[in-house]
Formats: sequence, C-alpha cells, structure tokens
Amino acid sequence: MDNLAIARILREIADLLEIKDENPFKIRAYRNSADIAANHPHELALLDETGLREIPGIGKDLAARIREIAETGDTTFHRELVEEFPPTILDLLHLQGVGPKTVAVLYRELGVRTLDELEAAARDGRVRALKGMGPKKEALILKALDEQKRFAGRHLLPDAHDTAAALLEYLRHHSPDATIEAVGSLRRGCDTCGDLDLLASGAAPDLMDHLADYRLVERVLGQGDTKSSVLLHGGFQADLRLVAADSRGAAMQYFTGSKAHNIALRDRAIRLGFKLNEYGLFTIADDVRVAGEREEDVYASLGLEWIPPELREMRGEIEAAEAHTLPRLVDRADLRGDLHMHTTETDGKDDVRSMAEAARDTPLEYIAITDHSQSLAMANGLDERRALAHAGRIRALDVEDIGVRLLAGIECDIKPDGSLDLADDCLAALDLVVASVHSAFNQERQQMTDRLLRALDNPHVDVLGHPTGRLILKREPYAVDVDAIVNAAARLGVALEINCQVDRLDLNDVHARLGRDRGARFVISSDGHSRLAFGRLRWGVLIARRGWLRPSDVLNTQPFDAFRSSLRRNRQQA
Ligand code: DGT
Ligand code: CA
Ligand code: CA
Ligand code: ZN
Repeated sequence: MDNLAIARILREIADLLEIKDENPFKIRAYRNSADIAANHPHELALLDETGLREIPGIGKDLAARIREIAETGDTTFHRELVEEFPPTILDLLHLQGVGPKTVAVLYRELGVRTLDELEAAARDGRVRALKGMGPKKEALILKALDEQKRFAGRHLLPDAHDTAAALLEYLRHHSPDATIEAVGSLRRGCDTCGDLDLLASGAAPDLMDHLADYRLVERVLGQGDTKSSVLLHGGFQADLRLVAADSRGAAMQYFTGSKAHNIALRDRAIRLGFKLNEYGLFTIADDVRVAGEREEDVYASLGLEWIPPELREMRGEIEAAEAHTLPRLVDRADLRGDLHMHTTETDGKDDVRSMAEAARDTPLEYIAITDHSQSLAMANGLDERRALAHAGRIRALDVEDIGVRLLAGIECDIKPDGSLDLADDCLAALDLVVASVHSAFNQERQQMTDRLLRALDNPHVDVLGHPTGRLILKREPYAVDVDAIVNAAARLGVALEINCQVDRLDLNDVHARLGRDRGARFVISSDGHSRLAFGRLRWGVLIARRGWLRPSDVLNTQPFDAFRSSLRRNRQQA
C-alpha cells in the first residue's frame, strides 16, 4: 500500500462525508490527512500507530484508520460510506471542476446518481434552478460532461502502460503458471488507450476473484468465468479474458486488434477457405483447427509474415506482410542520442553536467543541450549573448570527455511571423538548432503554414520541434497543412522531431508515416526538463514504429560523427 493509494481512500472518505453533509471539521481532517499522506516522504505503511501520531495533523483516529488501510487495503469506515451511496456517485466526483459540495446538492436535491441523470438535469434547467448554482454552474457542468465524453475516459499511453504493468505483476504473482499479457490498443502502442485489455491463458478460474480483490479496484463491472471487467481508481477500466492455452495465439491476435485489421484478416481467411475467430483458425470444409496456439501460426497459415502489433491499423500492413516487405522497425536499442533537452540555464531542473552524466548512464552516446530562446521569458529564455556563453560551457564540458558527446544547441522560438527568435549569426555559431512554436497557436491555417514554412527556409534550422503543437487530451494540434510541412522538411533536409513528452508525442504516428513516405527524416527526442526524462524515449519509439519508421529514417540511430554530418547545416556545406 503506497502513500498515494492511502491518500486516495482518505480523500474519498472526505468527499463522501461532504456529500453526507457531515461535520466540516471531520471532513477537513480527512482531507488534510489525504494531503499529508500524498506528500509524505516516507512510506506510511511502514509506520506503527505511534509513528503515525508523531506526524502533525494525524490524531488517534486517523492513525488507526491509516494502519487499517495499510494492513487490509481499505477501512470498514470507508467501505460503509461507499455502501450508503449508489456506486456511480463516484463518477460524478471524478468530473472536472465538479466538487463534492456540488455532487452533494445534486444528489440530495435532485436525486442525481449517474452522469446521464446529471446531463438530463442540466439540460432541462433543474440544475440552474438550485440554490447557489445558476447558469454559470450549469455551463460548467455541461462542459465537464462534454469533455468527459470527448476524451471518453481515454488515457495517455504511459499511464495506461504503468497501470497495466502493476496489475499484470499482481495477477502473475497470484497465478504464476499462467501467461498473462496486455493486448488491445496498449499492445499496439496507441498514444491513448480507452481501456486496459488483458489476456490470460493457462490460469485457474480463481484468477477472476483475484482481479476483483486487486487493491486498486473501485468497482467490479462484471465478473464471469472467461471475462471480467473492473473499474480502477484513477478511472481505468480493465478487461481480463481467460482462454485455453491452445487458443492463446488466436486470442492474442483477436484481442490485439485493431478492429479494422481483424476484419480484413477474417475476410482474407474466408477467401482462403478458413474461419478465423478468437479460438483459432479452422478449415471451413471440415472444421479442423490449423492454428491457434501461436500468433505467428495464425498469420503464417494465412500466407502472411507475423505483423508487429504497432502496424495493425490497416495502413498497408497486410499487403506488406504478404509481399515480405514489412519494414524493420526502429527499436529503443537503436537510439544513440537525444537532441532536445533543457537545463537549469532556462526551465530545466538539472544542470548540464547532471544531464550529461544521466544520459551517459542511460546509456546514450551523445546529446544536444537545447535550452529555450529569449521569447520564452517565463522559462528564462536565452538571448544571443547568454546562448553563446552557455554554448561555451557546454563545449568545455564536452572536452572533459565524460563519456557522452555534447552538442551545444538551442530550442529557438518560431515567432508569429515565422522569423526566428535569435539572430542568424548566433544560430550559425551553435551545433544544432531545434525550431519550435510556443505562442500564437490560434493563427489561421494558412498563416500558420506560412509561418512554419518560413522557419524551415532558414538554413540554420536543423530540426522542427513538436511540429503540430498538440497536447494529448488537452489541446488540439494547431491548424496547419502538415502535408506541406513534411514536404518542405524532406526537400530542405530539416529533421522532423518526434517529441517524447508523454502528452505531446508529436509528430503523431499518422504524420510520421506521411513524412516517411515523402522521404523526410526524423529525430526522436525526450524534450527532457530533468535527468529522469531519458526513460520516456521509449514512447516516442512506439510512435515511430506505428509510423513505419526504420532505423535509417531516424538520424539519432547513427553513431556520433555520422549523425553530425547528417544535420542540415553540415550537409549543406558538403
Ligand atoms: P481502445 O480500447 O479504444 O483504446 O481500443 P482497442 O483497440 O483496445 O479496442 P477494444 O478494447 O474495444 O477491443 C480490443 C480488441 O478486441 C480490438 O482492438 C479488436 C478486438 N475486437 C473488439 N470488438 C471487436 C469486434 O466487434 N470485431 C472484431 N473483429 N474485433 C473486435
Ligand atoms: Ca482497449
Ligand atoms: Ca476492451
Ligand atoms: Zn518546446
């Protein structure tokens, strides 16, 4: 039981007490204790009652509750509170900007228990009629409901991955003989996942009970012998399916999807005289199973090479698998460098040396330090003088030979008119320039396209950073003609960045594929603001794979010297 899990239960107690209109001091005590738990530097589960009571804000009752949570995963108090309400009340609490006070009024005055009931109440004017609510609150609730639907419980890939990894570890622990793996959009490496699909084979049926007992389960949505679904704290739904070992490969194939890929595969099977489903591949004539245990055999029996999950999106992968022209996809292990990161010189948390040492230990062979330019005043961006002085220090460290090569670069702002934020002679004096948009996102499509094209025309630009400006599940990409941009990048030798910040992953898979097909080249970069950020390179690699990129499409798969001479500035001199 980690501190965050303890905090979640304490916070939920506070919320439910508030819906019940209990004593405000009691509510505040629970809410405080949740904050204390979430921020405490040591594991609360390891402290006894005396130890807990030494923490300011934790009294006798709270200490006992925390002990109970640490020992049993929950407290009777919390369970009894939850049982007083319809379980869907928690969905209301999870709505953005809708707090327990509002939920309490909605529940008590209008009997609202579900999201649908809330929407109905907001639409027919009952919400605004409540004391203390009004049209503003009504609009806020409708907006929250709309967002909830639009992002419809989707989650960032890394969150989905981490949540699934913890659940998989738990299930494997309880069923050591079973094979249990993630399938669905998670296995395909999609940048967001709707739910977590897990597939088990060779497991005893009590695996389903273990799932229901998992400490992060908020509610069991359905439980059967072959399929169970649960809702986890944090809003993830997890589906667990149990199949026989001799169907494992067929089920892996089926539940990995995508749906469109599966439909095409099933049609192909029918044309070849087979029937394909989650149990196996069978002859239509006499219902003999020709494949099922191994996924490779399902594809092979259909005359296809095994197709990496990232490609299973109906973007030509079946034709390529038939023709033996599937690409050798780039791997995390192919990456030798990272070309976008920040330090304490601007808005990073670590200095150049710490970043360099962490990169070396990752291990990477080379990095570019690319702090912000002056327009980003909030980030303490660099003017020409500071940029050159910073470059001098980076090069001095490079001479020290600390086990990773350093390039002195900059992430230079592309101003609203497409000019760059620093003078050309400064950009020319650096080793690498990443140019990115950080302002005026709402320009018209043509204006934004011209802006980026003008920036690409500047001969000192080597890389276009986070090219579409999207923030996944938060901000749409800016309106821009991506086709025109990737064509220009290909023609001019500007590399397109796949930015690995978990909510950027920008370019996305579709645009990476487009760029590849137009002959553009890429870099995969962390855009790290601390020495812990190199780990996220793996997410960008998944996007690159989904874009069909091979190692030869990605500049930072090359050894240092080859990489350097493939940068635009060095190619043009050649
Ligand atoms: P998500 O959850 O929205 O991120 O996307 P997926 O792809 O994980 O979709 P999900 O969870 O609905 O289903 C998992 C896989 O199961 C899906 O990729 C393909 C397979 N599947 C589900 N429903 C169908 C269906 O009606 N027909 C076929 N052929 N396959 C299906
Ligand atoms: Ca799914
Ligand atoms: Ca699912
Ligand atoms: Zn940036």
